Amino acid sequence: MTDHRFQDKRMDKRSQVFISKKMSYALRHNPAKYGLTLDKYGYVDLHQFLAAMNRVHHFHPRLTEMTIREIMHGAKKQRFKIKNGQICALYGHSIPGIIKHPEKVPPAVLYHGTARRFLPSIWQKGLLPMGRQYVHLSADQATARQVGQRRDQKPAILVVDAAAASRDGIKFYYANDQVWLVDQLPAKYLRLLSASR
Ligand code: HQG
Repeated sequence: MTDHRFQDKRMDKRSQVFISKKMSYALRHNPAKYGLTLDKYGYVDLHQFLAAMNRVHHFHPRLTEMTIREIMHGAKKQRFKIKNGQICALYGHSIPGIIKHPEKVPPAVLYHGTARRFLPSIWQKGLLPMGRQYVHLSADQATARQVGQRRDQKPAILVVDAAAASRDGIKFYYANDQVWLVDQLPAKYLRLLSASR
């Protein structure tokens, strides 16, 4: 019986993913739909956020800070941050009005996982933010592979010479230990690690 009750209290993975996607949508792409305005760092008051999420999605049981913390704790990726009673998405924004991230000296090498079909354009134009505010880079190859696999079973992994780019004045922004951001990145700082393994 104890086991049963314990299971009932735990949210299933599908609900966690569902809520997490709605949170990403609100905090990265469309806060206005929720009547929310993000500050320049992407933060919004947590209570306002919870009220807005519950108003729009009618979550049962109601979404609470505890649930959000549970989702954040259980996720492989650190997508959100709660600080001083506020919440933000750490990366991924597409809203107009650029979100500021802390500028930081990057590790010497970063990675970018992408679809093989994008390579000709990337070699020509470099990495561009496309639909988002920034280009997203990964701290390690495994993460880059996972990112690329969203679009290609055998993704291309690009090695980014972050040391050289940084020396040349390109600014790097820190999102979390796995995700770094840049405004864009010329192809001369990129080389292919593997295209079709
Ligand atoms: C590609 C997920 C053609 C770029 C992930 C990428 C990440 C170009 C796509 C985060 C190009 C943009 C972001 C060019 C770049 N020509 N294609 N010149 N420059 N591209 O989704 O990095 O699970 O905006 O290679 O894990 O894939 O949502 O960026 O394939 O951390 O938390 O254009 O989103 O995190 O795609 O992914 P995206 P991304 P979450």
